[in-house]
Amino acid sequence: MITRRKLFTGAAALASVAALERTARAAEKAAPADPGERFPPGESGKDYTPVVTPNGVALPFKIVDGVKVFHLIAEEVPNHEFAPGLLAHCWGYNGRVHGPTIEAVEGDRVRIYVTNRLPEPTSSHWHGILLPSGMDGVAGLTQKPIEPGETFKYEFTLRQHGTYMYHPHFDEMTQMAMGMMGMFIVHPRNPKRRPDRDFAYMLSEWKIVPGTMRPDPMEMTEFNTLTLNAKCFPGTAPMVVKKGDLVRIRLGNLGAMDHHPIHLHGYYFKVIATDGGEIPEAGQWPETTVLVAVGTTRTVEFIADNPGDWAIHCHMTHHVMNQMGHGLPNLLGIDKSQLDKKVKAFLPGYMTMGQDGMGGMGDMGMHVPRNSLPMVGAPGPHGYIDMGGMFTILKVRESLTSYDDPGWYQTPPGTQAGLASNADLQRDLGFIPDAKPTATPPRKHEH
Ligand SMILES: [Cu+2]
Repeated sequence: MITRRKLFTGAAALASVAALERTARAAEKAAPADPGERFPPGESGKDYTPVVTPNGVALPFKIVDGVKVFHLIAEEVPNHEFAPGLLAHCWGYNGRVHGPTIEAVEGDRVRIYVTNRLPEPTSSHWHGILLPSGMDGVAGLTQKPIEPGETFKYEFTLRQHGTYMYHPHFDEMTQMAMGMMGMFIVHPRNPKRRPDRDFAYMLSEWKIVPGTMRPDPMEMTEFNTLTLNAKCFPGTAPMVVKKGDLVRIRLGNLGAMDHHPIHLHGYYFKVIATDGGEIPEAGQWPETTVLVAVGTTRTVEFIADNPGDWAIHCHMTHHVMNQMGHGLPNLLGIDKSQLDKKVKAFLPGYMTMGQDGMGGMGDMGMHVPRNSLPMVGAPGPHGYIDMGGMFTILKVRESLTSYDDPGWYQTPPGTQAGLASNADLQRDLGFIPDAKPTATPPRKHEH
């Protein structure tokens, strides 16, 4: 924080760091709510490496008398595409779901206009940002709601840096279930280090009943569309990085009910910050999965020293499925051949599913209801990628001429899992295993 750093340099003669900390904290408490220590507007490229919002954009701004001026327009966004085959009429900002990423620099004075084109009032809350109470955006508590057709003005000086978010604080249940949210990134004024690649993701969840075109805001448990930046795999763009890049990934969660353990393959990372600020180095333990609870952000960093195509996804297995129904009977291990024969007599093409597991179901080209993608994944370099929802790919390459999608990774010789040869099996196991599928005998009716 700028105020604290200034105090540090000013009071360097003081004996202990602890005393300094105490002084700084006391001074911060006594300081006015908005100390307004303004700096000239931070410049992209010079003061910071711009954040990449995969499948998203940054919110443009202009500078008026040294103030960064942004404009958000809350409105319906028709036909938002979650992945090819799944569209919905959502609510968002500036024609996008979710809203564009707001990006600024510590010490910037920002003025944010919010125009309401929704059929009901709204407001804008700046999650995690330290600001005067009247700018906090809680309808009824700190401001009047923004009525349809009105434009409100928010203005404050950013006196911290980190990963924050914005969302309405009026009828949140509906407005956030419809997609109204975005990331708010504040870069440090004097960074200790700068990432080569800096990505931002908003995690959220939706209930879109197959065949319908509007998310259902009443849903509390059965979310069926789990998204990264409002896209589900295969609609999610990959993250492309060069070998050796310092990679930062910012994750925010404004879903309704679910926490998401986001897991990265091929690497470990360190959690360097939350929406409360930076974590001191001594507290940054290594992880491969970071739990991003509802209403929090987590920022992780690692050096991309391991080339390849690496999955990054929520580790909740039902969060990497698209529109999976959850009220189905468990058919694993059931012999359904007699049933299929009977049903096929009056429903040609009928097939009971799930008795041998559900892998590959998305690849069967089944007839599905209009506007739905149950179980759909995508073709990969080695077959079908049986994933959906909160899943994307980190693509790390030895050399790149641009950060456009470089295609699939070519595995170097000797580094590819594949079918074992009989010679290998004989040499190492001493025999060739019987690989016939084992099946438990069909269950008998118990009553
Ligand atoms: Cu999840």
